[in-house]
Amino acid sequence: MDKKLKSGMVAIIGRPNVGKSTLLNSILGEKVSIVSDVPQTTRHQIRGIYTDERGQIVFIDTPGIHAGKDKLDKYMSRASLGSIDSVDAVIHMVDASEKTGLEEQHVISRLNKCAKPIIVGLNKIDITKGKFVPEYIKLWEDVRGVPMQEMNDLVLFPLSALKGTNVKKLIEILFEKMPFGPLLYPEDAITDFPKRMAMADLIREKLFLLMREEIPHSIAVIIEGVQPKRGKVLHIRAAILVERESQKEIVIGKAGAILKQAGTEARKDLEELLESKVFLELFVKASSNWREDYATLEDMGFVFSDL
Ligand SMILES: Nc1nc2c(ncn2[C@@H]2O[C@H](COP(=O)(O)OP(=O)(O)OP(=O)(O)O)[C@@H](O)[C@H]2O)c(=O)[nH]1
Ligand SMILES: [Mg+2]
Repeated sequence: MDKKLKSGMVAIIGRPNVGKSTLLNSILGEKVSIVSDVPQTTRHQIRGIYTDERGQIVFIDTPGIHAGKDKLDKYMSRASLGSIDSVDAVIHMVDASEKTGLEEQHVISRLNKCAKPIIVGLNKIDITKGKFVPEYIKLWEDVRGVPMQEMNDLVLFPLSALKGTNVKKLIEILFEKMPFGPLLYPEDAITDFPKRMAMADLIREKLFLLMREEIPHSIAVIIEGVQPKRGKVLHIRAAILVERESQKEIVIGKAGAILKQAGTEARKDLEELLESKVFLELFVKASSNWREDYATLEDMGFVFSDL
């Protein structure tokens, strides 16, 4: 093996909707993490694996850090911040077209104690040319009491994850910070996200995109079964969970329009993911407190053993 290979792990953290998953997809040149303009789109930690002749970087895309109160919110914030301890560098993504908030203060005070290389990804510079960058600098200067130029462990990095601006340069900087070591995953691996969860997430993405702000937070998707159906067509049965009976009709839409369109769009993506023809059966169930129910959350792939 080439002794000069580098390999390591990088966590991408930050508040909801700043572009963490978009960045991961842009780095990999493939969609491994779902993206929407609704905050709290990502619910699981997803590893995306980047390999080239320099070595391998395993990126961990995390759920947005959010100060919500139910079990799912707490689980997600804890898991995201917890990922800092097991990585070689952290990308703190912020939306430089928006003002700073409590979430950034919270993340920065945690990062300040972690003694790891930190890259502040000043994202969405394509919109307002990073109008609020000085505010993000000030947050760090306030926490440390020294000017930014004296913070050697910190790189401020303007980005557009959506347009791909500076993404190559970001990978270059990260490789500089990675330790020497063998590849952690096979050379051609892209993600470790289990297929079943990826399938459920693709369906959830279509629903988010179609319904916008109507009720997405109270939606979950569970794959209840995958069976070959006559010949090579996979029959996928997926349940869409909502919290109240009254929300069922919003998901179904007028004359079934939303469910039908989500199904058609999800089927196309599923066929690509699974490299097979797919028959997708979607149905909607009301389950009053799935966000608090361990059994349901575990069915969805959340692991609660450390709680
Ligand atoms: N203009 C612009 N929009 C972006 C950029 N990066 C991401 N977006 C958009 O911002 C929205 C949120 O992107 P996501 O990648 O889902 O954000 P996230 O940080 O993963 O969000 P959560 O998973 O909810 O924590 C989507 O509509 C993206 O298209 C960017 O560089 N420029
Ligand atoms: Mg995300």
